Amino acid sequence: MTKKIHDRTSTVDRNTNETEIKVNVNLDGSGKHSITTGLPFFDHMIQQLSKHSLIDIDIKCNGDLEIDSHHTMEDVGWALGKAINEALGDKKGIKRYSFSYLPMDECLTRCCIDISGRPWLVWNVFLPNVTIKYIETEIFKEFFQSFSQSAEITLHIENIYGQNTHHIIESCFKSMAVSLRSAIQLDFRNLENVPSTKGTLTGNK
Ligand SMILES: [Mn+2]
Repeated sequence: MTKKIHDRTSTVDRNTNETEIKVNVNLDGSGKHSITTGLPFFDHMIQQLSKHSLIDIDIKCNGDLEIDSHHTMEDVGWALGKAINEALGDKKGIKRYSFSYLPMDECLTRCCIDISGRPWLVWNVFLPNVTIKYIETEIFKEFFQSFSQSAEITLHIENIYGQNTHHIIESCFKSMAVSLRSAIQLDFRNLENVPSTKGTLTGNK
């Protein structure tokens, strides 16, 4: 049994001329979610992220979809990453590292995570279709880039093989979800310590 060190919830409000976003997260949740971004396929992906990470996620975004989906997806990535970073607090007691291989029918994706305080994305994913339901598929990289920056995590996502664009994208979200679930988990053997010989995981701050 793990005990909670502190309340691991957070709320982020972010308003710009391009997007208005409100995000609530609870790291010690059960995968409950309410996601409304105006992009149903993107909503479906964040729902997967919540379900398989067990992080409760509420997101309301009103973005400039009349331009395209870029700002909405990039800014939701940023706000969600920020909320998770804030909810992690001083990162005391977390497992920190994790990875998962996630199969989805014909495709296989690997995600490796280090909750390091040092933002980095390696995105080795080829998406065969240029668009998927109003979204240019290249924007998914921008989501993960933005998420890794504000969450301050080292995030490596690689699609090892696969053909179907929906499957490949979904496997990236699910793989990150499964890795995150484990990396944010509290380690009962190490509850009082930040898992770093440096003694901090808050990057350059
Ligand atoms: Mn699906």
